[in-house]
Amino acid sequence: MKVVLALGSNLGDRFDTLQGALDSLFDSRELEFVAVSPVYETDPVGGPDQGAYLNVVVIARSDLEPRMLLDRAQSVENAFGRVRVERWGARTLDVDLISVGNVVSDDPELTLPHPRAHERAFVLVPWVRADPDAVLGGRSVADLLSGLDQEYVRLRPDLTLQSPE
Ligand code: A4P
Ligand code: MG
Repeated sequence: MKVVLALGSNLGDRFDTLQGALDSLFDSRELEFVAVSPVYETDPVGGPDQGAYLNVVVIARSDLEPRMLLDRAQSVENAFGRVRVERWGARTLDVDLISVGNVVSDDPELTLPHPRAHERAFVLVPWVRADPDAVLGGRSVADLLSGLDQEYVRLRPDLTLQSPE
């Protein structure tokens, strides 16, 4: 099945975190790397006052059950996702499962496709760069994007992730 993951970081060395997360996502044979998008710098959407994110989308192939994919995503988050900043352990890495084949699930523990992806240019802009034919919920991602503000999603041509080995 085709698996789409969205990675975001807004704390610490954001680029290093994304590269480390990408490498460790593919350090077993259970996920096969297909593509990674360019890196985008994006203003934060929602939540408290916080710094800008770097966001990328990763395309993979896997036969793992969706729950196992979420486990992998969360273990990568845990490995890279927290640094101690003042009193709070702030999140440096967020790994979301955007879609897994055609699986549809409204389980709050794992909702597929991701319930907010369709309205998030910080997901859809990189996704369509990684996969120009991407489809979400029966609509092309390019089409979904045409109705969204994309100005806050800025390409960082100076930052390019290495494909995992
Ligand atoms: N969960 C359910 N479905 C999924 C899914 N498809 N993928 C559950 C991943 N997780 C899923 O997630 C909370 C719970 O969601 C998990 O336990 C899982 O079982 P979390 O990652 O622990 O919490 P969170 O990410 O802080 O909360 P939330 O509401 O998921 O936030 P989002 O939606 O991930 O948004 N702005 C910019 N520019 N760029 C960003 O990357 N990211 C966020 C986080 C907000 N604003 C942003 C960005
Ligand atoms: Mg999340």
